[in-house]
Amino acid sequence: MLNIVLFGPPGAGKGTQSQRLVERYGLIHLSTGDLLRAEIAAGSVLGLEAKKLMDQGVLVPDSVVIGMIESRLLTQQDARGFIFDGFPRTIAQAEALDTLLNTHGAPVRCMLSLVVSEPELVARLLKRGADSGRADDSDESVIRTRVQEYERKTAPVAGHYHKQNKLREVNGVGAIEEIFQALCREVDGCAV
Ligand code: B4P
Repeated sequence: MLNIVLFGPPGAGKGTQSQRLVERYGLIHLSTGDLLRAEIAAGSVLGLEAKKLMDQGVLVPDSVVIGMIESRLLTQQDARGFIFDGFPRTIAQAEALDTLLNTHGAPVRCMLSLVVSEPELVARLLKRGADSGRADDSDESVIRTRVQEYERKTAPVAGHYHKQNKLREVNGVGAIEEIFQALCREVDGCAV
């Protein structure tokens, strides 16, 4: 199994690049952001609670996202591998993912970290907000809260995988295709 974590701050290009990586390597895409937005669209209790937090730009509780990932892993045990997009976002989530994957004998192979400066992130998200109307992309103060949440709670997750010698940093600024090729080189390097 090829299990990859795609990592980076909000707007770094995780969703954009995940779609391409899924096609190239035949992996299943697990985006906690997408799963949460599906719960919101379905009007579930979980979705309503998550929406309040997401609209403020703060993370939803670990137990919620870990439970969502666990149930997806259980229902797709014959997968060739997974690309985890936007998960893990805290050390507790990373430890839970390691435990879940070790149970299946297929730990994370590598973490691909997209590196993008804050001004570029804010500009990208404001543009997406204007195009899509997504609530958490439309207000600059909410975007800055998301970046602060990332720096405080999520950035340390890179250290967790660095200690396991699995962290691979890739420049996330430039043409989408060039960034994709750089990511593929890293995947091919860690897949052998
Ligand atoms: P996500 O849906 O994961 O939101 P994101 O980080 O903004 O998405 P992403 O990074 O994939 O966007 P992309 O760069 O592709 O999470 C939303 C919220 O859900 C969080 O704030 C949190 O509240 C909650 N949540 C999710 N997972 C959680 C977890 N595990 N624990 C707790 N809470 C969780 O795209 C951004 C824009 O940049 C796009 O418009 C794209 O076109 C553009 N872009 C991409 N690459 C580009 C490039 N190279 N050049 C120019 N523009 C580019």
